[in-house]
This record gives sequence, C-alpha cells and structure tokens, in this order.
Amino acid sequence: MTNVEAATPPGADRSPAGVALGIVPEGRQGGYGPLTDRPWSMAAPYHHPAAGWGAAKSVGEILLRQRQPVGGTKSMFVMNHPVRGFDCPGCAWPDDKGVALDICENGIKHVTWEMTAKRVDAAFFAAHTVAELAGWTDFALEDQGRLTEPMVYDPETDTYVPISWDAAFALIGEELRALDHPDQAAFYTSGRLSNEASFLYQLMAREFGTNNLPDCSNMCHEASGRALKASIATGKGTADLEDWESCDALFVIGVNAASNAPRMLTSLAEAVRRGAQVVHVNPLVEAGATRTIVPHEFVDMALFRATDTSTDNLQVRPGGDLALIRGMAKVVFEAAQSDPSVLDHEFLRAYTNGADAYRALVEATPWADLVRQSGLAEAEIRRAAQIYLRAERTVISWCLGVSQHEHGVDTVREIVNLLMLRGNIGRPGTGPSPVRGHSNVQGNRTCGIDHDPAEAWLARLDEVCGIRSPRTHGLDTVHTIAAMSSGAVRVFIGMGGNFVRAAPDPVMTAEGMRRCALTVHVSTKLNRSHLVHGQRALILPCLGRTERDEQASGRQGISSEDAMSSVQLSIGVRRPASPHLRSEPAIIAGIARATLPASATPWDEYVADYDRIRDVMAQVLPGFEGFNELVRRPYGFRIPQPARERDFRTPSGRAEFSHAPLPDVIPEDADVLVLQTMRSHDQWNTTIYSNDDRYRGVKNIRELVLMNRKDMKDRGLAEGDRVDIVATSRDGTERSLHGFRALSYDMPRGSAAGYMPEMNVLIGAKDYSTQSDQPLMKSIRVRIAPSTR
Ligand SMILES: Nc1nc2c(c(=O)[nH]1)N[C@H]1C(S)=C(S)[C@@H](COP(=O)(O)OP(=O)(O)OC[C@H]3O[C@@H](n4cnc5c(=O)[nH]c(N)nc54)[C@H](O)[C@@H]3O)O[C@H]1N2
Ligand SMILES: Nc1nc2c(c(=O)[nH]1)N[C@H]1C(S)=C(S)[C@@H](COP(=O)(O)OP(=O)(O)OC[C@H]3O[C@@H](n4cnc5c(=O)[nH]c(N)nc54)[C@H](O)[C@@H]3O)O[C@H]1N2
Ligand SMILES: [Mo]
Repeated sequence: MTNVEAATPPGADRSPAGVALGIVPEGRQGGYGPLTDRPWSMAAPYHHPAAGWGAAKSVGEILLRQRQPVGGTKSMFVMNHPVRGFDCPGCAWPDDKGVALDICENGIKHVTWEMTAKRVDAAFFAAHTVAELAGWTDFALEDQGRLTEPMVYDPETDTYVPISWDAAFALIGEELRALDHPDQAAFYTSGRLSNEASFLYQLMAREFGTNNLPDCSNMCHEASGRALKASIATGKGTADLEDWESCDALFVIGVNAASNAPRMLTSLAEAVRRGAQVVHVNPLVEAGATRTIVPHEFVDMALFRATDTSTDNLQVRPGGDLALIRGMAKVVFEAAQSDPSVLDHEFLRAYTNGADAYRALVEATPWADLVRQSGLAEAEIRRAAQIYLRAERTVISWCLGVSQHEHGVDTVREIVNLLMLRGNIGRPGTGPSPVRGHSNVQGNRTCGIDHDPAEAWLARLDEVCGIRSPRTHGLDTVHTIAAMSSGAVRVFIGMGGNFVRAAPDPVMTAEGMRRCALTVHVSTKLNRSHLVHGQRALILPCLGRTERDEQASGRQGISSEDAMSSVQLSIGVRRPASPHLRSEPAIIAGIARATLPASATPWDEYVADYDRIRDVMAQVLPGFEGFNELVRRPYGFRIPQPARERDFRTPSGRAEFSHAPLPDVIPEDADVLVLQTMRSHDQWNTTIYSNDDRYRGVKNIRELVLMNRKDMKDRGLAEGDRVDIVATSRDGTERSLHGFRALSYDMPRGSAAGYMPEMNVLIGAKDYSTQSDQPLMKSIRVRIAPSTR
C-alpha cells in the first residue's frame, strides 16, 4: 500500500492554546517526525528476521545525518564495556557479561543522537523567536543539535538569551524562596539521571521541603512497582540475566523487544536454541517475537542466519492478560487434582499467604469469562498452561503492554500468583522480570526519586544527612499536571525529559506550564517543553552520558542500575559538546546553594568528588554499603534483594496472593475500540529519528492507526483511508485527531494502535489508573470513522 499525501493534512483538534504552543500542529506528513512530501507506504509486515543488516543500514543513515561516521563507530566499542566505558544511555536491559561487544541498533542510534556535531548556541536562539520555533516539528527541534550554554527567556524579544550559570542559579533560588510553601514546586526526573545526581536531586527537594518528585516512572512501571511491593515487598523484579539463561519457560508479555530492548533478542534466541519455551503475549505479533539475527553476532549478520525467538505467540485482547494468567492458574489447579505435586506445597506453606482463597477464586471463575476477557480460545490458554506446567523453571517478563492499563497492578500481582503456585520465585532460573524503560529509571527510585517514600527511608536520610524531610506525600506526574493547571504548583524543574510531550493531555499540561512563575529544563537537546515556558524560563545544558566529566578531584564516573538491579560505573569518554556544559550533579548543587543558603549539606565537596556522594549514599541506601568499592568491580554489583532469597518483608512476613476480581476490559458499546499508543522502531520516547517503523512495514508515515481488517470493513474503510479518531475520556470530555490513515494489521478485533506522542492528545488528564495513577496509554476508548474533513 503506498500513496502520496493529499491536500488536507492530518491534525488534532485545535484549541487556541494548543495551536499557539505548537502542541497540536496542523497537518504535517510525518507527524512529529521530519517533514516530508515523499510517499508513505505500508508493506506487509517485515518478514526478514529482526536486527541484522536492515539494522546496520539504519544505523549508518543516522550516523551520517548527525555527521558522526567515525566517532560513532569508535564509541560503539567502549559502550557497555565492563571497566572503561560508558553505560548505554538507551534502555535498561542489562549488559551481557559473556559478550565482548554488547550493542544494538537502537543503542547506537541513541548514542549517536547525543554525540551529534550540530550545535544550538546563542546565535541560533537569537535568530529564532520562540513563536517561530513553536511551528517546527519536534524532530526539527532536536535535530538542531546539542545545547551549548545556559539560556533565559526574554519576553521583550520572545527569544532565549544567554545567562551566566551563577545568574541562572540565583534566579531559581529567588523564585523558589519566594514561594509560600515548598509544595508549590515540582521536581520532575526523566529516567536517564544517574544514581549520584538522583540522590542529590531528591536531597535538595527534601531539604527544601517537598516530596513533589514526579518522574517518568509514573508513566511506565508505577504499576509494576506497586504490585511487586504488595506481593513480595520489593519494587523490582527478582530474576536476573542468569535466570533468563537457565529457565525452561519464558513468557514475554506486552513488550516490543526488537525495537525497545533489542539486546533482549540475544537472550530470546539463546533460550530457543537451548530448547526453552518462549511465549510472547501481545495483541500484535511483533518482529522480535518470531525470528532475529542476534544483534552482536556479526558472522550471523553476514550470512543472514536467523534464529527463532519464540515457540509460541498469543494474541491477547488489550488488557486481557489477567484473564489469560488466571486461565493458566485454573489449568494448574485442575492438574493438581490428579497430581498434587504440580503445586509447590512446601513453598506455599512456608512462604505465602492466601493461596487457598486464590484457588477458590480461580476455580469459581468460569472458562467462558476467561475466554471472553482474554480474547483467546480455551485451547490456547491450556497450551500456555501446559508449557508452564512442563517447565521446571519459569521467568515471566512484561513491559508497558501490562502496566499502562487500568488493571496494571492486579495483572502484575496475578503474574506473581501464577509464579508462586509452582515456587517460581527465589530459585535459579525463575522469577518476575519487568523490562524497565529508561537506562536508569530503576536507579532513580532506588536513590530516592519517589513522591511517596517510606517512613523508614526518610528517617534514614534525615539521620545521615542532618535534614528534616517533609512527611506529606508529594505529587506524581498526573497530579503535578493538575496542580500546575490549578495554580497550586508555580515552579516546574525538569531534570531531563520532555514533559509536555510525554505527558497525557498535552494541551492541559502546556497550559499548566504556561501558568508557572518559573520553568527550568536541564537538557541536552532542544525540545517542545522549552517552548512551553512559564513567566520566567531557563534552559540549562548538561553533559551527556558519553562525555568526560572533569571536576576538582579529576575525571568523574557516575553509576546506574539496570532492569535487573545491577549497579555499574559509567565513565564518559568524549570531549563535551561545549566547554560551558555542566554535569547534572554540578547543576543540582548550584541550584541547591542558591536556594538553601543556610544548608549544612557540603554541596561543593560532593561536586568536587562524586566518591563523596557515594560515601553518603552508602550510609542511606540499603545494600550500598561499600558503594565506592563495589561499583568499581568489573560489571559492578547486584543490589541484595531479600525477596530473591525468599525473605518476604511484607507486613505478614509472607508473600501475598492477591484476590482481584476478573476485570471487564471490553467496552460496552461495540462501536468503541481500545486504542494503544506505542513506539515506532525509529524513536526514543519523544525523540523521533525518522518516520519509518521498519519491522511493522511502515515507511514515511506516523499519522496512522492500525486496525483489524474486519473492523475497518465494518466502518466502510479501505486500506489507507483517512479517518477521524474521537476519544471519550472518563470525565465525558471528547478529544479528537483527524486525517490519520487507517491501515490493517494482524491484531484482535476491537483493538487499535498508533504512535505516542502524536496520540497523546487523545488521553484526558483524568484518564489514569485508579490502581497505579498511571495514564491509560494502552487503553484509550475511541470511535474511528471515515474522515469528514
Ligand atoms: N528504541 C527504543 N527503546 C526504548 C524506548 C524507545 O522509545 N525507543 N523507550 C524506553 C522506555 S522509557 C520504555 S518504558 C520501554 C517501553 O517498551 P515497550 O513496552 O515495548 O513499549 P511500547 O512501544 O509502548 O510497546 C508496548 C508493547 O505492548 C503491546 N501491548 C499493548 N497493549 C497490550 C496488552 O493489553 N497486552 C499485551 N500483552 N501487550 C500489549 C504492544 O503491542 C507493544 O508490543 O522501552 C524503552 N526502550
Ligand atoms: N501516549 C503515550 N505516552 C507516553 C508513553 C506511552 O507509551 N504512550 N510512555 C511513557 C513513558 S514509559 C515514558 S518513560 C515517558 C518518557 O518521558 P521523558 O523521559 O520525559 O521523555 P524523553 O523523550 O525520554 O526525553 C527526551 C529529552 O531528554 C533530554 N535528555 C536526553 N539525554 C539527557 C541527559 O543525559 N540529561 C538530561 N538532563 N537530559 C537529557 C533531551 O533534551 C531530550 O529532548 O513518556 C511517557 N509517555
Ligand atoms: Mo518508560
């Protein structure tokens, strides 16, 4: 299917605010990606194996565009190197210890994007007003290159103009100290921030007097954290890479591995090779769920030798995962009637609570309900259960396809229930294994980025650091948006990220930002959030993960924690993009000194030598004793986790079965589809590299909606027809997109899919889970009809 764009371009509903701020641009082929008039096309989905030469070619194109062909290649060889490299700033997948060159296509793209030779300097800002920049695509903004010096918004000229670091810090200090209450400020974190900077950031916020620490984790794995805490008293998965390498069954639920955790393909291929069962659960059969060329195996790449990455694929209905898991548990209990040994009675008796009530609940749930709610046939559920029953050791992993739903917490807890039935926790080759997103999103939490911290944690922080942390709960992402909108939050500080683009209800978020007295963004690249500013506004440019960080005591390294709780040192190797850049710890310390003149915290000492930050962290964070020594070992260290040793520190001292009712995930009105927003292969969250989505066969278009062929036919839609998409929010308000192209895809009836962040305008501010407060980014209720414009 291929076509050239017609006259009326696609777009969203145009509220005046949205238009002025560039939040809802009128029609651009390419969505928020590069502008183009090249024809778009949709081939049959990719039939070549994932990774391999298509990936190599795609990397080459990015290297060229960022004018980095040589440096880019060299950097690949120090990335994820155990002793002298920097940790890939991409995803949180752990480094494979057995692999000399553990890299992937998207990690390389990501690093290259940071290393670009292009610069956004004072001359650039002088030449473009903010109103003009608001009309640019998000791609074009980031594509200008790296920010080079601190800038302040000048309302007279509607431009950003240079400001010294000291004056910038003084301005922030002045605004923060002028607030009536510290809770009128919010301190956002994007998950790339290092452990050391995270620790300083939360220390500053708490010393200042607020727990308002919203973070990107509120949009990705909040549900997983809450569920695992309730079930097994840890916010993290217990499985690590060795468990992945020794399990007999691996379930991969709601993850697009080939695009979002490409190095996982290596583990999947390896598992299939050694005879393990690998079952993907996803409404879409994603490229990485079938075959791959293992990313680092260049000989295989040259010979185009592919390896299978799955033994089974289950096309569950959106939100139907809990029903599937419960169905599998039902089969386990059935089997236990004739062979009691299928249950791990000893584990259940010694370590858990509530197994009998769970059994009663599962047995009382009729197959008809499980089949209807999962969207799978009873035979398919039984097949998955047989795989689980035959496996001695099982790992279950998941990502946003599970967490970004209303019932995310219940679903993750149901996963733990199923694992517990056969003692698949705290034993080699087993365990729950959430696939985390940003490279250090898990470490942010460990180091205190948490709007709702535990009392024990705060008490320890206070004792070691000599401060008095506030005890009132802080604001998370969705509540920060509401608070900016109502005027309750007046200062927004973003440590990385692109809040207005990543958040739900971007128009409301943008209007909230505009109401603020001050907005501050610590960033590497220009993005939309810089253009949607408060009365006063600063852009503070920082060093990236790949760059050398020199402080008074010499070259500094920072650490990060991967999705499997391993903490490693990362040392930047490149010359900084500009001599004026400061490190994130230095910027935080600068803000802290200006805001807290009487602070007894030795901010300057911390910045001079990050070992001093780690010394304090070693005293505050459980499992970090000897941090400075541990982190310098090759591959760092794994944070001890009681649950991994079957020490479940819940109030009862036992792992808790949950007893959630089976949720009804099917819209009452047959005309309503459940729309999920996902990433293309060529983007990193709000950073869009191109308009292609190679593995899904999509070229040169982002304003699309994927649908089941029959759902299209019912609505009188032919392939590539333009449609209007109307979403109804929980509060009854409607939001719409128009002119998007409908394209058929192999997916369950009643479901639809399109890209974030173009589709974020469909998510209302009230559309978040009551269980996790996560925006419902995979569960938007929409009507789709032929476009009327
Ligand atoms: N290259 C690249 N890598 C990334 C990112 C990136 O943008 N680009 N982002 C990073 C971040 S922050 C994160 S959080 C992760 C995100 O990693 P993913 O969770 O893989 O991200 P999505 O693209 O949102 O894809 C969600 C997947 O869940 C499936 N899904 C949707 N609804 C359901 C459902 O109801 N049930 C099931 N079983 N599946 C469902 C979708 O079809 C899709 O395959 O990736 C990280 N890695
Ligand atoms: N509809 C919908 N919306 C979603 C999602 C979805 O699935 N659907 N996913 C959600 C998820 S999982 C996440 S994690 C969020 C992502 O939300 P964010 O983390 O807020 O967004 P990013 O796009 O990752 O941030 C990109 C910006 O980070 C800055 N940056 C890059 N590197 C660095 C660095 O080293 N230091 C600093 N200080 N800044 C840096 C650059 O300026 C860049 O423009 O989006 C969420 N939004
Ligand atoms: Mo994420």
